[in-house]
Amino acid sequence: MSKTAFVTGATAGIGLATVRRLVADGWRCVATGRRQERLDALVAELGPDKVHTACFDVRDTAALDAALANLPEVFRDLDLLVNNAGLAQGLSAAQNADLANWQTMIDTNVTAMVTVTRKLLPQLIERKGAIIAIGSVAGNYIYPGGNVYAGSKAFVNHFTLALRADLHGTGVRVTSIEPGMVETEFTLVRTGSQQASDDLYRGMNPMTAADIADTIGWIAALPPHLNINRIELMPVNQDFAGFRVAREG
Ligand code: NDP
Ligand code: 8X3
Repeated sequence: MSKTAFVTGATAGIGLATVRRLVADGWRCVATGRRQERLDALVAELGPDKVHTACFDVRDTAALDAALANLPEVFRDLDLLVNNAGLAQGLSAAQNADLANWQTMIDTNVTAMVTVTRKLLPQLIERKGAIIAIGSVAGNYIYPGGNVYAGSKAFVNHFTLALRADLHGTGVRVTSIEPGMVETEFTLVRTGSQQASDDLYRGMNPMTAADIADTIGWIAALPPHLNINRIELMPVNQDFAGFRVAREG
């Protein structure tokens, strides 16, 4: 009997690749996101018996509730939550940043993520399921312009580890995946510029969405006694050396 995963942000990038990987591994998936046509394409690609879609803004709690209430019988018993939906907006220094961008990142990466988690926890506990969250190296290392995105991802990394403590003894497995640069629509969304995205990833062999999805698929398939607490991945050509010195004259 195949299991069912709930994947947020499955219209692009890591979430889309994750649905493809999990379905290839025999899972059913509930795929969510705001772009209906992309969700429709996923169903057309993988089949309605394998993928159920729910088109909503993850910040809209009423829409989330409706999506959960309307899950078809066969997709109702959730064994895995993949907390993936998220974004960065802007790379300005904090003193120049747009407050609306900050609010959007906090609402999406933090508030919506904990809301989805809280709502699915009773069922995941009942089914001894698993939670895999996509945090980021941006939550572990500092870079200029990271500010609220970095803070929101530090929250994801840390909240996910904190869940491990609260879920002690329940059999629920929890993993924080913390990737570096993955070429997806992430930088296009962050900057609004395809050129900026192409420039960032040019000549450095970034990770692919499939690299992260393969990691998720591997973790999801591990035996029930084994928990990967956290895993940090980077392309070989990215590293975390970042100290700078400002000289006064
Ligand atoms: P993409 O932009 O390719 O995909 C982001 C996904 O999140 C889309 O499916 C998008 O769906 C969804 N999403 C964003 N905002 C909302 C919202 N308000 N409501 C519903 N869905 C939303 O980026 P990635 O695949 O790269 O990003 C996925 C996750 O990985 C993010 O949490 C990101 O922070 C994290 N990450 C990415 C890295 C990278 O280098 N790319 C590295 C480390 C972490 P839609 O727009 O249709 O709503
Ligand atoms: C995004 C990873 O390295 O582009 O979360 O900031 S990085």
